[in-house]
Amino acid sequence: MEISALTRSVVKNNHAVISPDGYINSSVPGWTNCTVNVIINEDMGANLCQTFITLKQDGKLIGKTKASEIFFYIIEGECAATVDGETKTLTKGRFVYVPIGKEYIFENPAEGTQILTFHKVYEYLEGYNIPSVIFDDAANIEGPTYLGDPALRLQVLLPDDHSFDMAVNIFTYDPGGHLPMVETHIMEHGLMYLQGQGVYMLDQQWYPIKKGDSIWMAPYCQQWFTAMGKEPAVYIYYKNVNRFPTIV
Ligand code: UGY
Ligand code: MN
Repeated sequence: MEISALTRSVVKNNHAVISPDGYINSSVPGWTNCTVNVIINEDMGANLCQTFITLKQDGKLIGKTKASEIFFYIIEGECAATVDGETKTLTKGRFVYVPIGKEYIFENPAEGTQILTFHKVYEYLEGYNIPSVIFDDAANIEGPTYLGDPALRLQVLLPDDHSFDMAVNIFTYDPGGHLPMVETHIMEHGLMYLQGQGVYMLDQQWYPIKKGDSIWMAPYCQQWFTAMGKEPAVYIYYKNVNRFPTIV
């Protein structure tokens, strides 16, 4: 018997696991005829925002980035996206990086189109230009093995260039594949599972995780994952990168 008083979701000081069973919709100005779930934001103690949007047939996202850049990734479905005057059709696995100060419109979606967003306040770097708009498709991006382990593949979706202060990667683990060590690092993560299942260790606590779940990991939250089941486990994740580690 299912009981509504139970959930796999947890929210702690340095990490959170958010499963869809606890979603409550937000209303976001300019984003209409859609449901929006704000999964991670600064009220949690995070330095990023992660949202999950489900569009109705007449759904539209209209806005202009201000201090924050936004990465939009199509999890399911299809829509048209116009950013800084350029229009493309986005289907599952396609994405667009919207730098600061650019207008965007997402419209004409297939009913039920799902979009994941990562937002970060952009940090300028002297001597570097603000990045341009990027439209691309994860299917076009190679996934070399990670640290020499053929059970692990990493796709890096944004250019590896110091004008960017955020990375978005897709990590694929074959069943039984696992991170080669417990990671302990300054970078923060937000992520969502696109496929499969496994067990995540966060701050020495163990969580069963599956497709549709999201995780927030604060800087220095210790992390390790192993994939289970019959299909690869796949997650898309955010990471802050390429900036000086201290203001001192
Ligand atoms: O890029 C990373 O830090 C990545 N290996 N971390 C993670 O998947 N938890
Ligand atoms: Mn990590």
